Amino acid sequence: MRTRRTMNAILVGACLLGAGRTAALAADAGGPRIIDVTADSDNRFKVPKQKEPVITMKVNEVAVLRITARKGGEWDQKDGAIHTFTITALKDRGWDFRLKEGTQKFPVVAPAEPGEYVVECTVKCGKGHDDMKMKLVVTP
Ligand SMILES: [Cu+2]
Repeated sequence: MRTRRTMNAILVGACLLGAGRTAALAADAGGPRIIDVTADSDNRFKVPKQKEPVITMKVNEVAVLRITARKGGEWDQKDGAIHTFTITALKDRGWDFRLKEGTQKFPVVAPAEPGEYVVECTVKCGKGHDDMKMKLVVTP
């Protein structure tokens, strides 16, 4: 009898350990997806390992934008912004980030409406600024 109780205790303990480990793994693998973007010194947006600067999210997806900004030819923003990552159509939902030299993280929520959204830089960052655009594609 005593042995069985001990066995049960061991089994329960093992299960708890297993559950704990599963939870830890979920926390590692889960959490919001990180989306890398570079706002480069040639005044272009880039997405690592991609030819075209396009990022894709599911509607209402929560993610973290990790944007690395490098100084272009010009910048005279008093707040130190050298580029911005701006989606005019989603500005009122927070999609307007002022980028300083270096890497910053921005939590974002994809819009509820699928479609293509143009990302622009609104800091006159030098040659190429007018074409400094990329795309956010939101899929259903
Ligand atoms: Cu720019």
